[in-house]
Amino acid sequence: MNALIISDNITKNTIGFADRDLRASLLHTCTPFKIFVLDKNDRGNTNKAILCVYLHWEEIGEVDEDYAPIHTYQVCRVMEQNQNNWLYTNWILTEGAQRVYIELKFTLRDCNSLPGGVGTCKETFNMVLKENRYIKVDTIAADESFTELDLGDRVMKLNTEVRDLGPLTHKGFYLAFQDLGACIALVSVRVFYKRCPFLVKSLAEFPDTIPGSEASQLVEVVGHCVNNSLPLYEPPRMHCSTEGEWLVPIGKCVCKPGYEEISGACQVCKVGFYRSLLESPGCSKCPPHSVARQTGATVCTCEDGYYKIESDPSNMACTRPPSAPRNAISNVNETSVFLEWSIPLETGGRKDIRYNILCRQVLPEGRGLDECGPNVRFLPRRVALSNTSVMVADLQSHTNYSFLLEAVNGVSELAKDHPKQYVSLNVTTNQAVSVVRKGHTGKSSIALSWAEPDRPNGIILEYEIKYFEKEQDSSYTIIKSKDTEMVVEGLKPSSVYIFQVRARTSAGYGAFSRRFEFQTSPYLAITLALVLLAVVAGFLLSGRRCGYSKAKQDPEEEKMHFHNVKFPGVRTYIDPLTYEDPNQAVHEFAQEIDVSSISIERIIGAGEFGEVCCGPLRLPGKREIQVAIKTLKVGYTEQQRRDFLWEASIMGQFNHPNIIRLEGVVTKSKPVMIITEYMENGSLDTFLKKNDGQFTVIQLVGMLRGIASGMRYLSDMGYVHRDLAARNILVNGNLVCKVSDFGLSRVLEDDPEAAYTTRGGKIPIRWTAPEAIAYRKFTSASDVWSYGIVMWEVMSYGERPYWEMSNQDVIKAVEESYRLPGPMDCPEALYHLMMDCWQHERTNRPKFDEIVCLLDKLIRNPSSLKKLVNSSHRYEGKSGSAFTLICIAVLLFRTSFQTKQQL
Ligand code: ACK
Repeated sequence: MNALIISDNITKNTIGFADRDLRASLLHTCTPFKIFVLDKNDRGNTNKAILCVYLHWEEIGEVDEDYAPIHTYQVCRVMEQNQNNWLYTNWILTEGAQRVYIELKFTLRDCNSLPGGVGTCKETFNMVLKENRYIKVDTIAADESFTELDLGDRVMKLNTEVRDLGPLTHKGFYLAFQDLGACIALVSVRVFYKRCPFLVKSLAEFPDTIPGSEASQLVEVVGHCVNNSLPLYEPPRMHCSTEGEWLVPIGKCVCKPGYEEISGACQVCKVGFYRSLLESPGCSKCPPHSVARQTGATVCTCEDGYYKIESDPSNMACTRPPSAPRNAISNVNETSVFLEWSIPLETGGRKDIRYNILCRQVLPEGRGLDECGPNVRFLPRRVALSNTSVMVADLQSHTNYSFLLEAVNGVSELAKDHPKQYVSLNVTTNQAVSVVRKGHTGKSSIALSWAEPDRPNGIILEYEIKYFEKEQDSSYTIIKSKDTEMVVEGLKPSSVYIFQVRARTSAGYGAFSRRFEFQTSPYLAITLALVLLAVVAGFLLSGRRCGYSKAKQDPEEEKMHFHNVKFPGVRTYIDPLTYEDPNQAVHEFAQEIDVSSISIERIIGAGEFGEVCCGPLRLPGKREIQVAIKTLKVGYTEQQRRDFLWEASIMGQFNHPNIIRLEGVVTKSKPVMIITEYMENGSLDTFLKKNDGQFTVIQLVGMLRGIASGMRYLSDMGYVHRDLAARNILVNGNLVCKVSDFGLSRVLEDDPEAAYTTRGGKIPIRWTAPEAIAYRKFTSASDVWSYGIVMWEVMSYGERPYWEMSNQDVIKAVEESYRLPGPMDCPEALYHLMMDCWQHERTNRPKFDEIVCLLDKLIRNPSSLKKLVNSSHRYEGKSGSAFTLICIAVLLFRTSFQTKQQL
């Protein structure tokens, strides 16, 4: 107990005299005849709590029930009138306590048990306090009084009473017990006060503290931090309650840096260890390449040749600058150079590697090197590149350049003695003819035309046209032309030829253009036979839903892709805008579902119009299925309701395993809902990021095949998606990918990736074909471009296309023929397909049926995916119709087959 006993049991230790003051005060009130020193208190100080026995109180030695000797003060003058018998203590020091407790143990005789006249008998006595004057503390009664019988049986019937006194204002006080005619034996008087004892808590010492005088008062005590410790944030504090308990700790002390807490004290860190932060728990071993040579280290110092920057955490190893980049290669495209390299062998132990490019022009006739001027552009920039590639544009044609590639990291600046390590690349630019166009095609001739190179190095003297039959490149023919067009004759009918053109100036020949594939016309008989076959197949397999209008075809597309000819009867998408009443459109294509068939179980995301939830759908007579529920939040406008249901009017027209299936709509009750099949794995971009590197190439190609198949269906229906991106593809539990997010301009308004273009309207720049950005030419061919970006997203497991480049830089770079490099470990065949999707000339891009056809071929023949994209192929363009012919037969068959299935 946190109580300090001032005086304890009445014991007959020493006989002495009351101190002078007391005696003086007693002399005229009583004549003491016995004075006792009471117990020592528990701190060893003798406290002269002495009882002065006066007038009829007697000091009597007795034994208790167990025959142990006890010492009592007794008075028992119950038979006489007018009793007033006093028993005094001497001066009791409070030791600063403002509230003290008195515990009395006594026995008291039951007046009724006294024989004879008990007229004056009392069963109480008074306790009196004297500081500067007498104050009656209380009248003390017995809980249990004893009788004659108890005396005979030697039963003590001891009473214990505790009273507290306070607030006390003096250094000490007297106690007195006044008997007015009772029969009392006072067995013990204990005087004590409570205190909060000395305490060490959280490395802070709190001194022995005396509580306040008021009940429920808390005394705030500020602790003192133990050696080698400091207050953390604020000085530690505790509160001492009147009950002598420490309460409400606030703040704490922690060991100083260089020390750690062990068994409630701060011990110095050993050599080789350090502690830098007040918050860190203990001393830690110095991180690699650093040392602490003395005890009590607050930081470790770096070994020679190793460094640290301020922002490096103290537990990070000391690091050094990286070595030079490796495997640097260049790919010249006319006056642009694509530089690519691998990360350095030695990263210096840091992750913040950046690359700087130094560009120098080699002056003719050995006149040395000159820094490239400000006109040369670097995409995304020249210094502090985080990726291992850069596009350098606007170089001079037919000029030698020397590029120095340097890798730096956070400590490169500090490592002044560390020699800079570069890798150098020498490059010669050229200026080639960029596009070769096909004019009139005969069965043995093809008319070609091309544009003059932009910045030829001098006047163009002539052009060379190189051509050969496809896959027969061991022998080729070169013909010359002074003009930018010519008719190549003497070709075989119905054969594919490769053409390349280059210009000659007085400085010599430029580089050949990339390869262009063109086909000569078939003999009339073959043409007729094919057309007949197509028409017959179309008529034979035409469907019942021939009431739908035929999708409008780009005339160019029709001309270039024979297999894409639409057969009558292929179902076509109907723009809901053609309906005057949007509600009619919704109910034409979407089933109304009673809200009681749906239970919403949980929220899976947030859409533009409200929450997306999931739960079971139980339609009468059908098995229960899990569905996704898009809700329209309350307080919508009529326009928002129309826009929201717009998507359902579109989705409801589709029926394909790779298009998200609409189950129905709830429009008759609120909230309005769109119910679709549930896709367990959510959107493709998040799914890929979550599962980085987890799938086989075949699984990835399978996903891409699914998306392409869904897109083929949409383009066959004449529907242009405009916002095809991995975030708008959903993945189910079997990894089946389905195209989602339909609607016209609305889709783009919702897409956080969509940005306003200079021509107005929102466009997801990174996913959109240049012609759609430039003049809003959205076609299935622009969807193909987006599909190429989706391929790139998939093969790089959800990487952001063009990384952190700004939208403006992306537009510029794409216009300048920059294309995303092949993702890591991407099969070459897939990268070629991406590059085809990104042909600037939209008619050169493959069609979705060609894409599906190619992907099927790759899946059937997985060894074709073994060859991974290699840096030298990463930036090569390729003619769009490279695999057109391979697929023609298959496509004709598929178109017929699909049409038949739709019947
Ligand atoms: O990436 P997520 O999990 O997949 O988060 C978004 C969120 O709702 C907002 O669009 C998810 N989501 C949308 N439609 C479906 C669906 N049919 N099945 C499963 N999740 C869906 C999407």
